[in-house]
Amino acid sequence: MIKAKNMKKISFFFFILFSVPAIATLSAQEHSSPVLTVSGEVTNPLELHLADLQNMEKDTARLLDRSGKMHLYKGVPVIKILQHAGVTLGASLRGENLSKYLLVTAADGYQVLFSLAEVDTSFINRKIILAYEMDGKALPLETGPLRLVVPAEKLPARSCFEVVAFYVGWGRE
Ligand SMILES: Nc1nc2c(c(=O)[nH]1)N[C@H]1C(S)=C(S)[C@@H](COP(=O)(O)O)O[C@H]1N2
Ligand SMILES: [Mo]
Repeated sequence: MIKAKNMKKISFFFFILFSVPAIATLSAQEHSSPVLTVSGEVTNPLELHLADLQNMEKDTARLLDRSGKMHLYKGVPVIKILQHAGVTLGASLRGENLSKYLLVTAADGYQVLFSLAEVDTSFINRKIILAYEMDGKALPLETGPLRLVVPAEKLPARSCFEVVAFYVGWGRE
């Protein structure tokens, strides 16, 4: 028989064993810096953590690497992130809004540019995703945690690694 006194010790031990890592995980999430900021011509600027992106709508896209090898990526459709930020898309993407653009910035300073019409699925027929997984695993440290995957281009040059920011600009003077 386990004595009541020992029972208390045992339950305290299990309390510590399970609650400390849980609390540590929670605070790591709260205090960690966001992985993606979305700013510029948006009604709702965003600072997203990896978990926020993983909880959004998912899609997959295939992309050949420089050596001709095919990879399967999983992530969030870029259009969903822009919709969440309140960007003029769909029926609102007309007239003067057609000179708006998405500037994507990476941690190494690399930048790539798209007109909004190029990423809006009411204009184009391909799915551009912000990937957090390649071939079933988190992206490698050097290229992660986020990579833009732009299918249906002759080169993977706009498929920007280590994405940190989306900026929506407006081309008018
Ligand atoms: N952040 C970042 N992304 C980048 C680059 C870069 O220099 N920095 N190079 C681009 C170029 S020119 C190519 S060809 C592809 C290579 O992707 P791969 O390793 O899947 O072949 O990454 C693109 N993404
Ligand atoms: Mo390239």
